[in-house]
Amino acid sequence: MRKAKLLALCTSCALAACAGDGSGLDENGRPEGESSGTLQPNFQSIQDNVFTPVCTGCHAGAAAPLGLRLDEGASYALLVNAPSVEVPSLQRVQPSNPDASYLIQKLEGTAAVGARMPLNQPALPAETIAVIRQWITDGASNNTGTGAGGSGKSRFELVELTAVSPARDEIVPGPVRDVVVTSNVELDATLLQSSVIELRASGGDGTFDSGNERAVPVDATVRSDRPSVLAITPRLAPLSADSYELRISGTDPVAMADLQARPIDGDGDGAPGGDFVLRFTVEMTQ
Ligand code: HEC
Ligand SMILES: [Ca+2]
Repeated sequence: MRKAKLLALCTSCALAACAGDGSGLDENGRPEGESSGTLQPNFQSIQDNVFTPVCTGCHAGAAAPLGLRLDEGASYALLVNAPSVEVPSLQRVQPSNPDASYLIQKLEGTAAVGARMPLNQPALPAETIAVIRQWITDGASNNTGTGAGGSGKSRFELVELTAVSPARDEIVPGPVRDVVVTSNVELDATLLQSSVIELRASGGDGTFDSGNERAVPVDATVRSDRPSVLAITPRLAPLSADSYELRISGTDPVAMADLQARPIDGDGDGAPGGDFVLRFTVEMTQ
């Protein structure tokens, strides 16, 4: 009932007035085309109208500046509660606090480091920035369902993980500050322990069974929920040149699982269980 009323209100009201309750608007059954066109203070609309058309010319793929990928599927995980590289004391997006969000500072030209975004292009219109601010003020929720790229049907039957940055088998410029993995459902954060998440360096030879591998101590944190975004951060120093293997356990004794205690389908064979293994290579260019 309440939802229907809100929807009716919002189709007729001005953008800013719509923002009061961002929840429920696009979550269920709303035709996809409806949110494109006019910019709305929700993440899918900002993705479709700003990030994809304006930013991904630079901010995509392994060479994305400062590791910030703004393509669909990566952007949310790398923005919300993710520290800025230029000013590490600030989050790129700090939910409910647009002034402290580095993304806004970069768009408004008030950031302490670097240029105003989009680089070498006219600044975004003030109304556009106001809508992005509103989305942050409303809590910066994710209405895209972005997570594992699994087929629609299996999405909620299986707990799937997806590598966001670095992507699988990717060669990325270093240093790499964190490895970001998303899931299609909310994970049980109490399972984030060293027996479940392991990062190893190859020892310089790109292989992981020659006996010279090195364990890299990491901290794992949940950056955001629903679906979960995991940031796996090397404890001592960012990752420099080598090949790396991240392993998240999907098997006993302790498997990563969701809140219903369903273990991840780490190896993607369509059945619960199996380790999630992500390999990537860091190259130092300087
Ligand atoms: C022409 C290439 C280019 C385009 C287009 C571009 N950027 Fe950037 N962006 C960069 C470069 C290069 C840097 C690093 C140097 C700097 O900040 O000036 C950067 C840095 C950033 C940072 C700082 C990241 C951090 O962790 O500190 C943010 C945030 C950002 N861009 C957002 C955007 C957004 C949002 C858009 C689209 C509206 C955009 N950029 C468009 C090239 C680009
Ligand atoms: Ca080796």
